Formats: sequence, C-alpha cells, structure tokens
Amino acid sequence: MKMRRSEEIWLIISFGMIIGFMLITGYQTFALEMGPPSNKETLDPQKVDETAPFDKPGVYEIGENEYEVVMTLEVFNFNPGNIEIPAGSTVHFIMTSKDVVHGFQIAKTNVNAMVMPGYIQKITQKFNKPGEYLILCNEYCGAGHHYMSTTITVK
Ligand SMILES: [Cu+2]
Repeated sequence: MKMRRSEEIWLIISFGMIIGFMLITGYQTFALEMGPPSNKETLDPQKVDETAPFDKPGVYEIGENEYEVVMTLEVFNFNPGNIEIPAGSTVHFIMTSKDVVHGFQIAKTNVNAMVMPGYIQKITQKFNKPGEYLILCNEYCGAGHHYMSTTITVK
C-alpha cells in the first residue's frame, strides 16, 4: 500500500498519542495509586446486626482528631444519624446496607459512595471547616427515598 508522507506522519502522531495516554493512565493508576477508591470486603447482608463492627454502629474516637463512624444504612435512615465531630477531624466511614442499594453523599465535600448490601464500604474524609454538612442518599431506594438524609456537624 502506498501512503503519502503526510499520512504516515499523522498515523505516527495518532498512535503515539494513544500509547502516550495509556502510559500516563497506567503510571497514575499503578505507580501513583490514583485509581478509584475501592474496597472489596463482603458480609452476609442477612446478618448485619450480628456482624462486627456493625453490631455496634456509632461514632468512635480512635486517635487524636481521628474518628471511626460505623454506620448501617436502611430504608430510610442512616444509623447513627446527626453525627457531631470537632473541626480538623479525620473521619473514617465504614458502612454497609441492611436492605437495598443506598447512596452516601456529603454535600460540600467530595464524599460520594454507593453502599450495597453484602459489601463493606469505606471512605475517609477530613473536616476542617466548622458547619453543618448534609448527608444524602443519592440512590433511589424506595418510596421514602427523598426523606433519607441526616447531618454531620463539625464544631
Ligand atoms: Cu436510601
């Protein structure tokens, strides 16, 4: 096949760009560990109440300005709700659902997770600014879905 010089140049540039982007993405994912957050731990969704740590949902202080929130989600509430923590705290959320797929989004932050029955979801957020943050379920989970919300108050 006969190609013009300009066609060859454009082919080399296009394939070079594709390979270049793939290398950048691969480097970010594997070397810089910038892949999407993922946590694959499972539990029996029928036995959430008997399975640690979900047998005792609540807010636990685990270090200086460091908290662990063990939370179960079910139609149509977050347990525990109305969380209070001091400003500057790092909070590790450990969550699972007791029934259907729920969402866990904290307004004014980047926290946005899907909480599925049978899976343990973990997400960490640092709260520097005092205020009241709205926590919303953003996965349609039934007739009362739009009532499913709570708050986290940073003092
Ligand atoms: Cu929900």
